[in-house]
Amino acid sequence: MKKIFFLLTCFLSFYSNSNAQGYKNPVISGFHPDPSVCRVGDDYYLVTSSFEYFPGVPVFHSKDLINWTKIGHCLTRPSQLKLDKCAPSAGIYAPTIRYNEGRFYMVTTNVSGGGNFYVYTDNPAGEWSEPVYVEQGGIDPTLYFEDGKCYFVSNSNGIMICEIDIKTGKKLTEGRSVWNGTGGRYPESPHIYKKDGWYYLLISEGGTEYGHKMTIARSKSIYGPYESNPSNPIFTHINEISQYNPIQGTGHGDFVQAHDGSWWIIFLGFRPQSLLHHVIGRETFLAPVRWDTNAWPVINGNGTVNIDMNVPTLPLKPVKQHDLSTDFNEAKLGVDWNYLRNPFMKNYSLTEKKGSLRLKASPVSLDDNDSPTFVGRRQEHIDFLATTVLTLNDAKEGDQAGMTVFYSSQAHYDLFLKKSEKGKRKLVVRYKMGVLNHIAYEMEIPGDKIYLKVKGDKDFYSFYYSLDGKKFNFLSKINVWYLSSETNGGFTGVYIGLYTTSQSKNTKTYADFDNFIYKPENID
Ligand code: 6LW
Repeated sequence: MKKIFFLLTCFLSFYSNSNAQGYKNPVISGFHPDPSVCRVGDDYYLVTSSFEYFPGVPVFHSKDLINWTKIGHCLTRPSQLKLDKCAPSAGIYAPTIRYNEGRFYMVTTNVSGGGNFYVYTDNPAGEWSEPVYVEQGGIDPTLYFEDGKCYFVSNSNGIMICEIDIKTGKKLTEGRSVWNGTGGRYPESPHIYKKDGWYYLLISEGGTEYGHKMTIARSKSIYGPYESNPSNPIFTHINEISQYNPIQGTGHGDFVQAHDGSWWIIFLGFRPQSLLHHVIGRETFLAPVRWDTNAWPVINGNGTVNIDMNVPTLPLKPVKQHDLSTDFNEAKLGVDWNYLRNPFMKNYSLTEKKGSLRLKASPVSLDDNDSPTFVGRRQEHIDFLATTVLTLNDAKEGDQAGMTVFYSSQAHYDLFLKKSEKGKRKLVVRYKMGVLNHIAYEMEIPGDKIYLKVKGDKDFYSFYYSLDGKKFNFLSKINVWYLSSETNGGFTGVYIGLYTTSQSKNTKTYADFDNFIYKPENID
């Protein structure tokens, strides 16, 4: 028996330590843009941008670059993240994560105030430091450490490099503009790597839409002169070979050398869903890189990438995914949940009614660039079902609570229960699309408790309700594309949110949500 156990253990450890073949892109689905990655031993850490959502800058961990777990956020306190009344898609832009001498650094920009700053920690799953501000403008900052020095790079007036004191953030040298790319619009997202005595400067050009591409230059000195790779762009889906590729807008990448010596790149892209619109945001993808001695890096052979990647990978270390659903019996909301801007925490409770999320109304509505009582999670799958059950309490005329499919304060579809005239309760479906405000459905219902359901697919969101949680009735459906980045501009993706709002200032209205069930319908 002992022998069998031993052989089994040997087999399992051989199996889990041998390289594997193939994976699926994206490696992190839904609104997770501007990824940056670093390695410590055989642990990989990744961060993405978060704009007007709180907490900010999610942190992921992986052992194989393919299976990622969200382990926390870098910006968890208002002192690190001021988002007061910021516009949609403002707030936190692209972050970079780096590790140096036992410490993790995350550098980013708050475009709504403060500019460029970094935070640091010894434990990326825990709390990060207060912000250290750097007085060099531009966005997409990155750090490069070498021989006790730290260089700060951002794209203001071309790609600018200066040296900073990493303890204080103070500039030690004037910023020098070192490269402006190959002439594409928006040269941005710089990262510096040193290999074989060369400094490589990777950037993106073309903007984060369909014309996105990555270009690279190198120099023997960090301050240049940088020579552009004659084969630029090294990665893009702008050309005819990628015309029908389900992944578009690829760019904004970060190289990482794996613990087995292989090179990889993590980058963003999006999956057009309906009439070339994408709704669930820019996602995080992975591609293998061939980087021979003294040679330029070559990404996945021809500078394009696919959903199904038939390439050798690191040994796979699958992870247990977070529960996508909750009965709100936990002590605090899990890492998948976010608030809008800086939340008024007194309006949220998991303890006042056991097994319920209590949301207390305020006069701030979902249409305001402010902090409504809202909590949501990303739509991470093109096909999904989300349901909840809520009770609306102490409501006055006009007060409401429900579920929202939310792209921004300007673009969201709401399914909600509203207190109406003479104490009536109404179930409403409302579509907010810029200045258009369309009530698609309104009907009287008998009580204060209602089950709500949203179904999403490639082309439509459909809305349903139930009075008993068993039989759901269809109410209305609408095209997804009014919630896309192509329609609305901006850089985020759709959230499925729970919310409440009131007409009056001194409202006592609150809603108890007893569960939230989110189910991917097809694996996409
Ligand atoms: C980001 C820029 C970009 O700062 O989009 O795709 C901007 N790249 O680099 C916002 O995410």
